[in-house]
Amino acid sequence: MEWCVSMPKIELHAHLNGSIRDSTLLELARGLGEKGVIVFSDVEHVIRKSDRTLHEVFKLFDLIHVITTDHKTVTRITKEVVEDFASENVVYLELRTTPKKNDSIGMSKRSYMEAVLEGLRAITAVDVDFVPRSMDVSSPVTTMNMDTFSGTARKKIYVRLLLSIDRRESTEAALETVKLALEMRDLGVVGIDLSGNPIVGQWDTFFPALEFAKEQGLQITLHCGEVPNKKEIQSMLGFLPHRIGHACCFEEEEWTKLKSSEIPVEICLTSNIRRFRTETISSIDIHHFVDLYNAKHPIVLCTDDSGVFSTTLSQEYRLAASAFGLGKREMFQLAKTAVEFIFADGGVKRNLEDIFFLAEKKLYV
Ligand code: 6MZ
Repeated sequence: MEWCVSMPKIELHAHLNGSIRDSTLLELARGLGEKGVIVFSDVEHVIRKSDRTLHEVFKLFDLIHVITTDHKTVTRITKEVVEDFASENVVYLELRTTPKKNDSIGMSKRSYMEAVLEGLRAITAVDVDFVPRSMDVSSPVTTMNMDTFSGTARKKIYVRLLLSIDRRESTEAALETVKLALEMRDLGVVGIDLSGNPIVGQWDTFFPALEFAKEQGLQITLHCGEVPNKKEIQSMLGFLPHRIGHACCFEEEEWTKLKSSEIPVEICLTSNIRRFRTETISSIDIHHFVDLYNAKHPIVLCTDDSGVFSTTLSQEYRLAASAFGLGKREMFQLAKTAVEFIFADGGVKRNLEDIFFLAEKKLYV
């Protein structure tokens, strides 16, 4: 585990409100309980529970949103989530979140995202690079970058943002999110995610907004095949997103299509196993990681919701190592390959390649 922590890692599938520390969530819930907004004793066991069905996961998100959705709290959780990833040597984080509107507290999707940016600016424990430099100028690899993984110098983390469209949203609301992403490109927003309860909503509702986003040059990742839905999976693969998340419920035809299109897959082992225990993936031994890994299909290990599923990215690597017999070299290679699938520009890619190059020497020499 220590080795997995020390290795530099890339996180490409992390939902902000799913990655909150339990301690923070409990503290915030207790505060709201004292104010009479919620009954703390009714929610405490919901927060503390670790084994949840799909239905329970989305009920928990509704609760989390009640607890976290004000500007100050959004700023706080953003800061903490990034600090937590940096502390386990995640050197590049693509953090996704659903911009939320709440007229009663004067929150617009834009002001929600400004609160997220405020959280990034508030971080002092580590160096955070979240605003893209000019396309041509790549920042030089400094000692800080090089020593990030060794724990001997101040850590540095690159953070880029994805705006999520929730499957409960209308076409207009989805378009509003895409327009916001376009406005915020200079502030580190690199793409769009489609997520939310997979049994809610229709592909046709989101398609116009996603197509517009793609035309405008935003990068797209879709939650795809979280539940069996052949028609939707086929439409999503036909759309050719830049990455997909999960891919749990594919059939032969969809695997063939996925492999020929070489769309990278964000794999979230703990999330898939916990949630699907009673559903499609009954144990880790039959997880599609094995088939995709053996086929050399582009994959990246991710946490999904480190708070909700009580995991870390290092823990996901350790799990892959123990379940699938990966050695250190294979794990390092897996982490390093993820650089190819990031949505940030080439300058960031080159810096990350240098970080992995130097880490490789340190970890093996
Ligand atoms: C689908 C998920 C998800 O956006 O409020 N989300 N959507 N499948 C998953 N796998 C378990 N995990 C999280 O973060 C929480 C939101 O992310 C999506 C859901 O829409 C959830 O409400 P934000 O920061």
